[in-house]
Amino acid sequence: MRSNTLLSAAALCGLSLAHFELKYPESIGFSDDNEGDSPCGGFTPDFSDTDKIVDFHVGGEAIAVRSTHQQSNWLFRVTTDETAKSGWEQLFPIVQQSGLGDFCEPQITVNESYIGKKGVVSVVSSAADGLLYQCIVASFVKGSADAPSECKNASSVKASFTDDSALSALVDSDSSSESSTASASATASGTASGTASGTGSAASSTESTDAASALQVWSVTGLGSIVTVLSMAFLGGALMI
Ligand SMILES: *[C@@H]1O[C@H](CO)[C@@H](O)[C@H](O)[C@H]1NC(C)=O
Ligand SMILES: *[C@@H]1O[C@H](CO)[C@@H](O)[C@H](O)[C@H]1NC(C)=O
Ligand SMILES: [Cu+2]
Repeated sequence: MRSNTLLSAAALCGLSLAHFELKYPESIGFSDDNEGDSPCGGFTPDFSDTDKIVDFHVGGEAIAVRSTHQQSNWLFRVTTDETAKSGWEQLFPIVQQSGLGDFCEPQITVNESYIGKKGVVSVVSSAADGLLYQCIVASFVKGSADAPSECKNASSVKASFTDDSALSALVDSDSSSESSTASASATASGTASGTASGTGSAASSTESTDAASALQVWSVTGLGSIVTVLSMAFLGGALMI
């Protein structure tokens, strides 16, 4: 199984391209080779390096990524554990990106109880070659921030909420109320053109049920690359080379 995983990783990762890059906020470090290392892709959060600490607005901050996988499920999570080893809370429903390239959620919110604290915001990708990690060292501040120019969606990218047991296992189970609140308050749609200004409580959830049921293949199996590759081939169709 291991060698199969590596093979399909090589096949799907576009060779010299990164698995995924965190474009915004600034990551504490990126190493293509070590991106699979939990919890921060081979880097250690360093709160003594104040230049690396990012102000993260709890009322809404953009998280922008660039994926080189045909499909990736994204988990955004937070902890005040400065070692990034425990206490993870989910920040947003698990969202699935289909299509290569830029993807950005412009208004990720954090519980106001974090204001004045420091912690780690983490982005985890679940894709054909397993879980990949990037971390942000954050100082949580009041208010919301306008999304920067790095916050954009590639035109071919589609997104919808999904389930991913490998990602759900990376947050504390007692944060389920938090994540269901997030599901109810976030707006997603089956397409990248969907509205999602992250307006907290008022928005309605418009998950694409078609996408969701098609993706049962992915989420229920959770097995490994072979099944994943098959379901990707099925879903990606002509997009696959
Ligand atoms: C925010 O955090 C407080 C304190 O931990 C908790 O009581 C509250 O339920 C949280 N709010 C949400 C929306 O999760
Ligand atoms: C990108 O697509 C997602 C999912 O449809 C959406 O929530 C988000 O607002 C989009 N980002 C931008 C910058 O338009
Ligand atoms: Cu990869």
